[in-house]
Amino acid sequence: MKSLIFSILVIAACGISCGNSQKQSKQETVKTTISVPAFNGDSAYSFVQKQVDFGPRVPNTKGHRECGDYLVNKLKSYGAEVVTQEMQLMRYDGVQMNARNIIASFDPQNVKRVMLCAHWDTRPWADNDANEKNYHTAIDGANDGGSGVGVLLEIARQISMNKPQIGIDIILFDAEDSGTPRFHKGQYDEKSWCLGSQYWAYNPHKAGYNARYAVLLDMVGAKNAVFCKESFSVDYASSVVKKIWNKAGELGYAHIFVDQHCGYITDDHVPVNEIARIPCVDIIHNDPAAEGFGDFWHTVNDNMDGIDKDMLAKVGTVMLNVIYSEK
Ligand code: AHN
Ligand code: ZN
Repeated sequence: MKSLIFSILVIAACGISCGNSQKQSKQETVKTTISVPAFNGDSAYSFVQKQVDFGPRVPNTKGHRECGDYLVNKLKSYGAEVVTQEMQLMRYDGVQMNARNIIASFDPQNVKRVMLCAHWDTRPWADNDANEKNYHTAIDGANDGGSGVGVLLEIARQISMNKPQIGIDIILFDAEDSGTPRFHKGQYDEKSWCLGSQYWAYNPHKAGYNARYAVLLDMVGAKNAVFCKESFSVDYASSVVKKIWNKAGELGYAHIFVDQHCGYITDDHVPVNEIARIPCVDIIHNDPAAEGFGDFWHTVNDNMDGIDKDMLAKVGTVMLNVIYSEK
């Protein structure tokens, strides 16, 4: 267990009695210890497994509905105030998707807040697969969808046992990953991604909702994950990028949270930054020295075999250190 120890040394000096034969000196130490809880990688892994066991979380399917119910109940069981936003959102091809954003608030009265988010839906297509025959197969989304939520559920479990000094909102966005597939012959629509977060940004769950900052976790569970400093995050939330990457460095994870800038990525943090105007950082698997998003990305190989509980634990540990240092 890592802990931040703030020691306030109160020394009541000897004052006027100095020089006196019965010199009196009083020394009192007042200690305020803010412990950072230990993130449990096994627990986070089991939360990813649980989601994958529902099957692909594609809007309008049974697996999606059941997993959504599971997430709501799990977050409630950790003492959060949970609200949902049920929406009908139009997919790139005109299909109406029944979607649901899930918002879990801890310590809802606290005006000091940090928002943590991830998408919980999964891609209906493996359109980046090496085998064309798999293009129309829905992916497990163990990493793309499952991992961010798994880390956030473990953070929720930790908060239920040990409150930080700020309020936390965990927002699970739906319908992030139904954007125009590569096999589509017609027009590519950039706005077809991140539909749940766009909806939330235009219609926040509480009027005038605000937070100091937000952090998005996306594809944080692969064995050799590398997170570079994504450009929207740097443009809109540079101090938060610094805070997170510095913390990761202190914890010995500078090889994972690399000090390298990379390109602009369309993800749920864009509406949070540009529409809701809350500075939001995207921690997303994007290795400048390799395949970018990783070879599992939008393929049928994005399954539990690619999930590394130690990576989940490292990302979770960084995030716990970040939120427990807020006061
Ligand atoms: C695009 O490729 C447009 N966006 C990446 C965001 C994403 C997709 N994250 C997970 N799946
Ligand atoms: Zn995706």
